[in-house]
Amino acid sequence: MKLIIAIIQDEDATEVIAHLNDAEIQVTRLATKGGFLRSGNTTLMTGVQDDQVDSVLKIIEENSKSRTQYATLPSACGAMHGFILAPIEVKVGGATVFVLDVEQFHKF
Ligand code: 2BA
Repeated sequence: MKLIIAIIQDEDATEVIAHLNDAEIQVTRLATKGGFLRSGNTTLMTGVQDDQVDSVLKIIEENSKSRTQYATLPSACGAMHGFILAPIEVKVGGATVFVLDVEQFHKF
């Protein structure tokens, strides 16, 4: 069994989850925040059998878009008193995905 953790953009979450549900794959949605942009994103957790991993990855890949966002650097990195910081362009996504081995799985 594997645990798939996927960080996607909020805008894609509804579509990704709908497709996972259509494929009868259970998923937990967490409201998360990226450490760099400090804006909201969505983390999905899904526990699946080994032979389901490829189809889950395909659903995530097909429904997660890459987008350009603009951000000013966080103050700890770039604030210089008296200077106006220009927004930087950052390409975000589609999805950042981790696939982990599951040692045990219980439902009580
Ligand atoms: P954030 O940390 O808010 O990062 C948003 C985007 O900013 C990243 O997009 C990347 O293009 C850029 N970025 C991140 N850190 C950077 C840095 N130190 N210098 C320059 N640019 C940087 P993605 O790579 O698509 O990542 C989207 C979100 O996925 C991230 O949001 C974070 O929440 C998560 N993520 C990405 N890689 C991760 C990893 N190795 N471990 C844990 N979470 C990760």
